[in-house]
Amino acid sequence: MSDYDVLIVGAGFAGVHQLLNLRKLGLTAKILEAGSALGGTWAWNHYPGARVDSDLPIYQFSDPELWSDWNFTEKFPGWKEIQAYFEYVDKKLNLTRDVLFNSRVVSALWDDTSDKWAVTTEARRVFRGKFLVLCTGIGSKYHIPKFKGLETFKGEVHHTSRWPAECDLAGKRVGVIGTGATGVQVIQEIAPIVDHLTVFQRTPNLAIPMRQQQVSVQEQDKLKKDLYAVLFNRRNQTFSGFTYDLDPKRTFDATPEERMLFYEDKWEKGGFPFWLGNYGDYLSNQQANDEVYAFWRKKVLERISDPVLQEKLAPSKPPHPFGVKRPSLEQNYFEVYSRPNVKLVDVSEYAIQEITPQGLKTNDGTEHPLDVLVLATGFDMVTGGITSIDIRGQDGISIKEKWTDGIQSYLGLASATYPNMFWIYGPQSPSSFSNGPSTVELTSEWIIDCIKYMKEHNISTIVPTKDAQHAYSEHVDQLASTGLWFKAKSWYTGSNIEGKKQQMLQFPGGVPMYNRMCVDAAAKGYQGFDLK
Ligand code: N01
Repeated sequence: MSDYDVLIVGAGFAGVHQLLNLRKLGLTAKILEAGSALGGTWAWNHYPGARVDSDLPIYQFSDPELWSDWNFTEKFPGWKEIQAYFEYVDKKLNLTRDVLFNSRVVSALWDDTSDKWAVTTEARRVFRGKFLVLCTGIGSKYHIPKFKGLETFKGEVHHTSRWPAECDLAGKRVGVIGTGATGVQVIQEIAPIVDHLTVFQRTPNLAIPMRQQQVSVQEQDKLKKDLYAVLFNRRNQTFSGFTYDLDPKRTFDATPEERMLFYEDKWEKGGFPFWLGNYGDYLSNQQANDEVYAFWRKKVLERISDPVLQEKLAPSKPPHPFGVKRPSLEQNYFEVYSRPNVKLVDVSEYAIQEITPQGLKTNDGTEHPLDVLVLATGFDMVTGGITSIDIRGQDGISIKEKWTDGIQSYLGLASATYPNMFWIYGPQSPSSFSNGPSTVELTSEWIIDCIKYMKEHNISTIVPTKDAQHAYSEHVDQLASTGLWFKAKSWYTGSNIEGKKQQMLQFPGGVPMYNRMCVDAAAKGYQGFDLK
């Protein structure tokens, strides 16, 4: 069969959540997945050190059926364990019978005569669906900057998200370009293994301690009994979908002593409380932000003895406000640079000139000899998964073309002229401003309810009005303009990709505000949408 009620693109958290809940409605659904396993980002990203930065237990499905007999071993699980979790979910609910793997979707065309989508895979297989749900995630399109001479390199080159199954780095001279979340994880993990590691850093990562912990089955069992349901509900009540929230107090309403104790407390907790549980004004008030940076810097300097390294890794002048570019969670990142086999090269001082057959040359003329080059250079984040599919709606114009001058959406889940099409955890939703599964489940449930409503009311199509889309997108931009986001170059605003329109790519008003807007629109008969 190739005709379905719902076609889903991508088999990560979002795609799986859709499938499970569409089945409950008695609808037919198929997931088309480019990769060969469930797990989305966790199926692709298995570079050394890859692990999640949301703490237990909230980075999993909230359905008790899927947590009552599953346990992780670490507070911040690694990729292997998350892959095993998806295998467990599959075994329990037999997901894969409705998934077509190794099937990259290349196009989706809306047909006004049948009110259906025709979705084509790379292998030219065509599927039809009444609804199309894009669960392509925020980081499915990897990015390799145009490095002169890259193709001439005689050693191995690996982008982190395409890490080979076998890759022995022992005894090798390895170079890593990029010190984002991925770079930090790889660098920490491989430094003790390789013969020599050269890190090419353009912007220091204002990383914060993870404080990883082993978590026993007994501890999890107790939490399951007492608190899991509360914690999963609490996710939807906080700005970032975690179980803690930004503090309602403003930075300078606290005394310096109170502030210091507050920062210490967040810092010692480890994880994101220092970022997402800090004073509520520091992401919009530069002076407040300077206080956070000063605290961060003091803590980091204590861990680095070399004054040159100190200035490179934790500069006296902040590279950008703290937290407006995603900070990584690190374990021993700052100590790594004191190892005799690790060298930091500051490519903001001397840029990468070219890749040579033997290594990498910076524009001070230095050649850095390498056997392996690791590209931790990120992704065409948030939009890339959607715009790499040729999606054409009522007017025949592709979404990629429509978004050339900036994305526009309604409620961060649908776009005018693309009927019966939704996305989850994508542009103008809270996406990575939130714990992943929190936003995924809220949006996915909203879509399920919408499809149910349409069936019950005999409605064939739903599409946002241009006016509603315009107003929503303006609202996102307006919320973003009150923050310090544009003082950093980062993927949050699209500035990591040359030529990409710079705008806030995510909903910056927090999960509760976002949820309220979605729920309100639905309660008002899907206000802002045309229903036919
Ligand atoms: O990508 P990034 P990432 N010359 O874009 C550098 C999620 N994630 O893969 O900062 C030299 O953050 C670039 O330098 P600069 C998470 O949401 C989660 O690390 O632009 N350098 C930067 O250092 C994360 O935020 C986890 O100056 C160049 C790096 O490459 C998102 O994925 C783990 C360059 C790219 O960093 C993306 O993270 C991993 C050039 N020409 C990822 N071009 C978890 O823990 C780029 N760079 C869950």
